[in-house]
Amino acid sequence: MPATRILTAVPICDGHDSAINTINLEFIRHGVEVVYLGYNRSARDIVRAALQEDAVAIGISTYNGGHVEFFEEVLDRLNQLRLTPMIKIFGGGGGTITAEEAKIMYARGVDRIFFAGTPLAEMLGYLRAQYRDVVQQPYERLFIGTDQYLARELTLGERGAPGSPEQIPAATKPDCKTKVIGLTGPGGAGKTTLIDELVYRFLRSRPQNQRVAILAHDPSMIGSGALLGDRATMIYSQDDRVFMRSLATRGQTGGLSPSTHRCLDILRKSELFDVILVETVGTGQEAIPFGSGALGGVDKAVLVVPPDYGSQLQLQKIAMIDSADAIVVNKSDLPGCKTAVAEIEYRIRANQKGQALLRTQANRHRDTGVDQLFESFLGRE
Ligand code: B12
Repeated sequence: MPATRILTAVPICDGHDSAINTINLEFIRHGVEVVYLGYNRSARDIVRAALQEDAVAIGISTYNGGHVEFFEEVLDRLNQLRLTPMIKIFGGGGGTITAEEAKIMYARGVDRIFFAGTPLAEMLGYLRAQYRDVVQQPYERLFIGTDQYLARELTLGERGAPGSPEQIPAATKPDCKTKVIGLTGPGGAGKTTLIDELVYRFLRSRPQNQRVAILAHDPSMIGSGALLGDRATMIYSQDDRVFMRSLATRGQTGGLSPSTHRCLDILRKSELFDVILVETVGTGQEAIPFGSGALGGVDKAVLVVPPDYGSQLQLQKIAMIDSADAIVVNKSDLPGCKTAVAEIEYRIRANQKGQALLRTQANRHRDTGVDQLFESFLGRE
């Protein structure tokens, strides 16, 4: 049974996210993959994300008023993109949505509004009954070249469905112009923010007809749910030149998902992207997620570490230090950065592989270290 994927969000000018955080957790605990877009999100951003993530339903949690109009705008946008009735819409907002308003919303196409006092089990039961068995078929060839078509191909690829490309290492083909950069490192190193800043530089410096794709991983066990939350942090993923897809690891250790290579292959073959950025889950000392070089499906592999990786002895154990093309010490404003850079420099010197060593502070704009990383790997077309 394929995992049910939904997308949840809180509308624009609304910061009430505690309800949706609780509901997300309940869904995840019961096997649902939840792509969480965060709060203060426009109807456009929500629909765009649901399309790219190929979610079967959108769950909206709203408290600050304007819900009748907001849900209507989401529905209008889904209609315009011919995504109704495939993508369903449901939600709640405690006592701020009245029964009369809910009736109007139902008449316009909203599936279900949950009022204050509804037990979590009832919402879960509804989701399972309504959305779990939705069968997502390939789109007609008419849609080829659209993000919608690509999103469905990725869904089928993730399921390993007949007709989708075999699981093959997506080694760089000589004629393939798409550059694939893999970023890995321990949880909390700042990979997501760093990727967001790289995407910003891509959008600013590359020609308008060039696009970038992001394949972002989050952890999950076999058969369990997952919180796919990288979209909430990646601000520039809302740009139309960016295609982002979140993948759960579905029990695979080492940073990637069992279908990463297949999905990467689909993204490459779509010929829609000049650059693909792959973000692993937070990895441990033993992980070498991209194998070595092109064999692992990426052109360049970047290891991102925070300055506080522990002692020099801990550093010796990080396997990826030997295979990365670049090592980035992020959060360079933290104490210990100078020592970390010196220790890593010493460590990689013996490798004699010409590995780059950079220090970045991705949580500020215009960081020169991020500029350098971008120029090194993505600066030239
Ligand atoms: C907690 C809370 C806050 C917290 C928010 C913390 C956070 N990070 O979320 C804080 C204190 C920060 C806050 C701030 C504000 N709040 Co406030 N807040 C609330 C409060 C007390 C509870 C909302 C809540 O989380 N409920 C818990 C959820 C789990 O239960 P529920 O609401 O009953 O929802 C049920 C279902 O609807 C369903 N559900 C909900 N969402 C979804 C989504 C999906 C997909 C599904 C399936 C189901 C579902 O789940 C629940 C199951 O029983 C409500 C009052 C109230 N009692 O509802 C006011 C309330 C929502 N806040 C209000 C206001 C005005 C504000 C502020 C503007 C106040 C101010 N002047 O600063 C700010 C705005 C903040 C912002 N940036 O948007 C008003 C809104 C009034 C309106 N719309 O007309 C309310 C109604 C209080 C009031 N009576 O005046 N708030």
